[in-house]
This record gives sequence, structure tokens and C-alpha cells, in this order.
Amino acid sequence: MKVAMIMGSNSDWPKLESVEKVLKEFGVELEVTVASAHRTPELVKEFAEGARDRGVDVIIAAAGAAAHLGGFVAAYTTVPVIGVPINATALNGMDSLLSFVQMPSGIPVAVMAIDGAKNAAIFAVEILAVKYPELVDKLAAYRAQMKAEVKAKGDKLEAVRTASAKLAASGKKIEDAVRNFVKK
Ligand code: RP5
Repeated sequence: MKVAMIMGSNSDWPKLESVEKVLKEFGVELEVTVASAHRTPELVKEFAEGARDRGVDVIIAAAGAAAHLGGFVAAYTTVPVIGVPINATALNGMDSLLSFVQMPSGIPVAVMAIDGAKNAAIFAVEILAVKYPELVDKLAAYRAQMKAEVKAKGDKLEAVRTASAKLAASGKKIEDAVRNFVKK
């Protein structure tokens, strides 16, 4: 089970670190390469052409500006490519988004949101789950955990909101309320 992530520059890494974290949670191996479609096109070609032989199941391609890394990679391999447009220029990622998403017919790139690295990792796991069924239960557990976290956040907000409303209604000064709380 292997994902290869290629990025246009090491300056993109801070926006992509979550890919490593998510894949680790699912026990998926990650290979990371820095190569640019315009500065090192030969390296990108080599990376993409050799991907299947290296055992790569899914590729994540991420880059800022309009250098078209996703389509470039996809042109040299039939391993599925997930694109992550990066916000790195004065156009706030729109340049990158369009260069990834508007692929002409024949060579697809599955494009995530601008800076959407985490979803790229989750989507990669969903693709891997077709071949490795043990990931199906892990994906379900991942969603269950998200659900529990959302519920806990909602409960916490409601508790704070109710407590503040009670405090305001009681007309007590905050200092008194805190003193009483500490006494308890
Ligand atoms: C793109 O240009 C890279 O993917 C990066 O997002 C952006 C800037 O690269 P550096 O100048 O920081 O190397 O090709």
C-alpha cells in the first residue's frame, strides 16, 4: 500500500504535512519527492514513469502557481493522480486550481480544494481501499471519530453558552461567580 507525493518545491511542505499524518494513521507508506514541472521536467517524468514499478498505488501531486504539475505527472502514468492546488502567489491559489482542474479530456486529475492536503490523503486511502479491503473498516472508524469530535465540540459550546446565560441572568458579578466556582 503505497502513496507517492510529488511537490513543486520544498516550500510547499508545510501545507502538505497533514498527508503524512493521515496516511500514518491508516498504516499507508508514503514516498515524498520534490520536483517541478517547469524547473526539473526530466525529474517529474522519471518520477511518474517509474511510479507503477515502484509499487505506487496512488499519486498526490501538489504545486503552487500555474506550472500544471498534476497534468504533467498524469501524462506519464496510469496510476491515479490526485491534485492539490497550493496557494503560493498573488492569485491566492486560483492560478494553481485552474491549472490542475481544467484538464482536457483523456488525462484525468482528481483535484482537491486549494490547500486541501488532508482530503487528498483521505481520498487516496479511499482509492486504496478498493484493492486493500482492510482499509474499509479503518475509514469507517475514522468517520466515527470525526463524528464524536463534532458532537463533543457541540456539547462543549452548548455548556459554555448555557452557563454564560445563567450567569448573566443571575446578575452576579463574574468575580463572585468564579469565587463560588473555586469554593466548590
Ligand atoms: C511552485 O512554485 C511550487 O510548487 C511552489 O508552490 C511555488 C514557489 O516555489 P519556490 O519559489 O518556493 O521554490 O512551482
